[in-house]
Amino acid sequence: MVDLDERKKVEVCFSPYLFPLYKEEFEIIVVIDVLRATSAICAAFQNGVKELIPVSTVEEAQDYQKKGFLVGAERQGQIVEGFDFGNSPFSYMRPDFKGQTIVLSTTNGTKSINIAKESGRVVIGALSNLDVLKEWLVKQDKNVLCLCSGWQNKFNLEDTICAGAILDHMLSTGQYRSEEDASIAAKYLFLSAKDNILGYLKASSHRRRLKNLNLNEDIKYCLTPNTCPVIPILDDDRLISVGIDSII
Ligand code: 3SL
Repeated sequence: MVDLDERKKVEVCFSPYLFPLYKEEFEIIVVIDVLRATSAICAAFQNGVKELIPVSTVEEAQDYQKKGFLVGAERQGQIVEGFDFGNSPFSYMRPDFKGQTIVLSTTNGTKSINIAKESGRVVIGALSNLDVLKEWLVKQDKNVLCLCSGWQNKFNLEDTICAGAILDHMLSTGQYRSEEDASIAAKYLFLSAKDNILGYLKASSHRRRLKNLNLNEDIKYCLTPNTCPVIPILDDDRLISVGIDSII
């Protein structure tokens, strides 16, 4: 039996705004933005993209564009003028993206990645890579924080449910402990949503926002678990995918 105090921690932070309250304590930070940034990133790697550089601002994205990179940018759910693609997972399923380096800037997700990177190893979490990510995290045996990107620093349901799923699994191994009420709340949200995540989120704010933009297919894709068995990890300024063979 592992001694209580020796177990590693897993906690949930509801929004980037709250991140300064947690950041000193965690070696791995799972950045989650289910609708849609981290789902799009997983889709990119699943479809053979070599690297993805997440940038916080549209200005940085434009700088990369001037240097000839393939660059996507999204704000308020829409493709930013002057860019060819944004944040839809389907944008990354193009054969010509295979083996390429892509640059991406989004409203919340890529900002969260850049906030988290100063404090620990950043790994990308979504419902689409849930099972492989959970297994990989357990194997690391490190203190893990699930950082929900939310919407403009506010709490959202879909990221919290995904964080709750990760936390629930890690706690079930007996190797990890959790102390914060936010983590307990995330776990219980996941437990009440898990049998029908799409239905549970029907009235959620971001689902409504994307529905109003006719992005129903994106919503369905992003809320379907385990379509992308990839683990994107930040290496310096870019995300790369850890080989699937080294995961399980
Ligand atoms: O905030 C983000 O990073 C995006 O995922 C938002 S949206 O889904 O493209 O609206």
